[in-house]
Amino acid sequence: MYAWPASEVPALPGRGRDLRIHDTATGGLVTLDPGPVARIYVCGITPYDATHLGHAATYNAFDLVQRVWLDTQRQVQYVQNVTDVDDPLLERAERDGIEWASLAERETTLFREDMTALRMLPPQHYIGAVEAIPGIVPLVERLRDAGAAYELDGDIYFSVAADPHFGAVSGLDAAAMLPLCAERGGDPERPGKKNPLDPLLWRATRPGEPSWDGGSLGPGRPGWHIECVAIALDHLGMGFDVQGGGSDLAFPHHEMGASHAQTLTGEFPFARAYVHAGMVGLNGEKMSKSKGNLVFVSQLRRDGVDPAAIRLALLAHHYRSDWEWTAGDLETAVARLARWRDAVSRPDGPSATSLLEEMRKALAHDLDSPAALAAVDRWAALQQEQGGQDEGAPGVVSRAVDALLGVAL
Ligand code: 5CA
Ligand code: ZN
Repeated sequence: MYAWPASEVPALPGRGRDLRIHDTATGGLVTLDPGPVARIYVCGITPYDATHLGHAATYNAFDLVQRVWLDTQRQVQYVQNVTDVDDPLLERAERDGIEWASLAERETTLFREDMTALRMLPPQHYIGAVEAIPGIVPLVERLRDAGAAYELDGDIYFSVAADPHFGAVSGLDAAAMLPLCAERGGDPERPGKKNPLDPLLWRATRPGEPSWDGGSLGPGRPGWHIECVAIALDHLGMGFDVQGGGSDLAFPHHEMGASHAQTLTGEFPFARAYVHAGMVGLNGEKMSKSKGNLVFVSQLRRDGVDPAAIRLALLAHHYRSDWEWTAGDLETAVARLARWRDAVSRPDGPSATSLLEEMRKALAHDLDSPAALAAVDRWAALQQEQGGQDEGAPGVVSRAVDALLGVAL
């Protein structure tokens, strides 16, 4: 499906540094070594209650990954999905008395508008689960025919025992996995499964639920993890550079996806790094659709907040930290945006050379955006207090803030 329009990424003098980033699978920082075309898959929204600030913070993190890569003169192949059919979407549509497909379409449209306003780079391939179904069915058939999947009352489950690397993404043991499965879309309590952790690959038609032709699987709809695997394998192949999402996706979603793909191809790993953003909270709890404690990007925009200020508020937190949204975040960001705009509005100023280097260094070190912001703050303060003779320096700063942070001054 159509993604959203790309904003220009200005070219900067010199070249950025290679990205070191935290990989959940190894539990430490890794230096990524992508080829000339870096490949990234970021899990997309389930389209209802979008785009809240938790979503926006997570997509901001993976936008920074791409901006660092682009600054190293690489190209980026970016793929994102939309989970436009799944249990929670169907439940919400039912609750609100609206057709599930209209709900998905409306919320995906809103998400596109929010992403555009926030200057997030669009994926080259933006793929809905529904449109991926013809590619999902043969993968499930292959898993079943290889003995890595089994039938239970018409539904098809993946056998986690089929992947010798199962557990390698999250590093969790079965005791820690079980409650997370129950909480995050799994059904460990269902009787008859070989392993309570085994996830659904294909769900046979139920009355009142949408369903699609599943070939030898019979009519039904896909499970969650296989959706992302089918899309990633189709557009990126095995061994792509980064699989991204919020930390609530590390297990089971990214664990199961890696196991599906590794079992299908016999290759390891699915992704070279698994990168997870922290959770944004509100009023003491994770911002989540189920709790309803949400602040929406579109509501802030409706209230007249400049999207650049929203973005600066997100950037003020390290992507891996869990943090709480407060009104103070926005006030700080609005003031910072005004200071920066004022500082770059003059034709000359203090040299931008060391600032550019500091920004590149900060971002290349596990996307340390708070450090990058602090560096720009120092330059802006110097401009404010003393000014400078370097002709064109404010232009360089403005382009660096745009190219590396996605903020247009
Ligand atoms: N459609 C699936 C992924 S295939 C999904 O998880 N959709 S979602 O709409 O629930 O979340 C979209 C992304 O936002 C995920 O990466 C998720 O981890 C992230 N996310 C959700 N809530 C928060 C939050 N409170 N803070 C930070 N990130 C969040
Ligand atoms: Zn996903």
